[in-house]
Amino acid sequence: MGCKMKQTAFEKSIDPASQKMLEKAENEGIETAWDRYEKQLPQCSFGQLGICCRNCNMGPCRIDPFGEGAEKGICGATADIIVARNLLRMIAAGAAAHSDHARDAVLTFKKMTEGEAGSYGIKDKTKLFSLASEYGISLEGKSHEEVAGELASALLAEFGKQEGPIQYTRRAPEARLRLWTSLGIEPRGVDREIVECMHRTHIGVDNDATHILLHGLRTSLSDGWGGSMIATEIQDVLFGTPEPKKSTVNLGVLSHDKVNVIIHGHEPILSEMIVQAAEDPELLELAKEKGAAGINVAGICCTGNETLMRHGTPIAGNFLQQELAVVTGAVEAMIVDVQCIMPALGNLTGCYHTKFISTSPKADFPGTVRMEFHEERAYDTAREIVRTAVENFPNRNIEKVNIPEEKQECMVGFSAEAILKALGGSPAPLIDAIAGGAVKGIGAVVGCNNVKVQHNYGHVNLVKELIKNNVLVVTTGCNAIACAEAGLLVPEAAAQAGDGLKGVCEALGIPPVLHMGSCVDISRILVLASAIAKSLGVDISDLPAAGAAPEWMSEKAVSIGAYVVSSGVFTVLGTVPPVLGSQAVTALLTKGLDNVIGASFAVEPDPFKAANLMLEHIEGKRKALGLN
Ligand code: CUV
Repeated sequence: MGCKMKQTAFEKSIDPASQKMLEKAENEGIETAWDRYEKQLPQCSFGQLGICCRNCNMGPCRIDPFGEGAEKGICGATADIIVARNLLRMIAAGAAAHSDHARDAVLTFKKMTEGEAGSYGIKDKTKLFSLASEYGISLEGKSHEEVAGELASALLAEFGKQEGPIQYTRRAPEARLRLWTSLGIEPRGVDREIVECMHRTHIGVDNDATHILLHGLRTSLSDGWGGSMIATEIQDVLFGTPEPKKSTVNLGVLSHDKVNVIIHGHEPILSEMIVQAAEDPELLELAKEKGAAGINVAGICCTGNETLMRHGTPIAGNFLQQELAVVTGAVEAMIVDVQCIMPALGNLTGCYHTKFISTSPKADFPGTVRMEFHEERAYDTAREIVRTAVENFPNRNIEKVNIPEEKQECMVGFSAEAILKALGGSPAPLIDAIAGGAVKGIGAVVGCNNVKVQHNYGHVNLVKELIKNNVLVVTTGCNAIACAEAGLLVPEAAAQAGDGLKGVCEALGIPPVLHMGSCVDISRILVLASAIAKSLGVDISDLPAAGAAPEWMSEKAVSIGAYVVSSGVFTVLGTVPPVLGSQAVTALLTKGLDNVIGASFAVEPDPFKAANLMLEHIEGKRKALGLN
C-alpha cells in the first residue's frame, strides 16, 4: 500500500472486537499504530529494499536500485553486501532478544537454587532430572536442589561457550547435525555468535554476502536450539510444563466489575508472580473495599501466552491489540517487561486512567510508573504492582468504558510433552496418520502482527486453508492468539478441517490447531519435529512439514525464520523482508539455500497462495517419502 488512503476499522482488522475499539479510538481522537503507519507513507524505498547502510559515519550510503546512480557505498560495499549485513544485524538483534530472555530465566533459576529467589520453586522435577541427565549431571545421592544448582551452571555456560557444542543442538537428527558441522554453521556459543554478527558487520570486516549469511544461519541456530530452547525448558522447570486446558481470549475477557490488570511483554518470571499476587487474599479484600468484584489478569503477546499455557489466564489480544485494550477504558494497569511493547502506550495510557508500569531493569518507556522487578523480592514487588492497579480502580471513568463483548473459548497447553501424551506416549499414531494420508503433514504457523497486513487476516486465512487441506497446524506467538480469537483452538474447529484431519482430531479430542506457546516455544516445535524425524530415521528436511509467518514484523521473527529454515523447514513469509535490493541475497534465500541446507524461504503476502505453496511443498515431501 503506497498511497495515503485512510483505512476503515474493517480494513484495519478482521476481528470485530478490534474493529469496535478502532472506531472508539477514532471517535475519541485517539491515535493508534495504524494512524502512525499512515503518517509514514510512503515508506522509504531504500529501507524497504535493504540498501541503506549506516554502519559507519562516512555514510549513510544508499544504492540506486535502478542502476542509474550509486552502485557502491563509499567503502565500496555493493547492494549484496549491504543487504546481507543489514539482515545479519536483524538476526543478531532477534537472537539477542530471545537469548537474553533465556539468560534472565536461567539467572532466576540459579538464584532460586542459591536460596536468593524465594518466590520461585521447582514445578517440574521430572523435567529437571531429564535436563540434568542430558548434560551428564549425575543424579545419584543428590538432592534436587543440588541437581538444579549444577544444571543452572551448565545452562549459564551455554551463553559464554567459545567452542561449543550448545548441548540442545544434540537433540537434532544426526543427519542435520552432520550438515551443520560440514557447513561450519554449528553454533559454538550463544553470545559468541551474536557478538560475531556485530563484528562482521562493522566496516571492513565480512564483505561476502554468502559468507555473511552463513553466519546468520549459525547465529539463528544458537537462538532456536540455544537461547529459545533454554528459555522454554527452564521456564517449564520453574513454572510447570504446559498441559491441555481451556481458557478465553480477546478484548471481551476484560471485566466490567473487576480490576483489570494486563501483563504484556515476554518473561514469565514477572507474569507468573502477577498471576499469583492477583489471588492474594489481602489484595482481593482491598479490591472489594475499592468497589471491585475481584482482580482480573489478562495477557497480551507472549508473556500472555506463557501464563495462558500454564494457568489458563485469559488473553486480551495480540501485538496490534495492545493499544486497543487500553482504549476500552477499563484497564487499571498495563504491566510490561520487555519486547513488543509500543512506546506509544505512554501517551495513550495518559488519555485514560490506566497506569503504565514498567518493571524490567532493561526497558523503560515514556510515561511509565517504574516498579523495578528483581527476583530477590519478586512476590512482594508483584503485590505492590497489583496493589497499584487495585487502588486505581475507583479512577475508572465509566463514561469512557466500552468493553467489546467478543470473547472466544480456546484449548491451549500443547507442549511437545502434552502432544506426545495425547498420542499415547509416542509420535507413532501421528506418524501413522501422516503415512496413511489422513493427515497430509504439519504446518507451523507463527509470528507477529504487522500494520502492513489487515490484522489477523493473514494468520486466520492461512491456517484455515491448511486445516481444510488436512494439514495439522502447530502455532505459537501472535498467530496462536489470532487463531484463538477466530475460534480455531477448540476441538469443535475440527469441523472446519478436511475429513482426514477431522477424524484424527475427533478421535483424540484435540483442536486442529495446537497452541504450543510463546515465541521462544517455537523450540517445542523443533523438539517435536526432531522426535518425528528420528522415529522415521530421516532428517527434518524430509518431513512433510512447512512453516509460515504471515504477519511477521520483529527482528526476533527474522532469527526464527532463519533457524527454522536452517533446521530444514521450508518457510513462507507473509510480509516482505528488506532484502529485495540484492538479487543475489534474494535468490540465495528463496532458492540457493535449498541446496545448502535443504530448505528455503518463500515470500507470499496472499495467505491462500501461501497455503498453496506450503501444500505443494508438503505433497512433494510426501512423494519423496513414498507416501501418497
Ligand atoms: Ni514473542 S515477536 S509480536 S509477541 S509474535 Fe507477537 Fe510473540 Fe511477534 Fe512479539
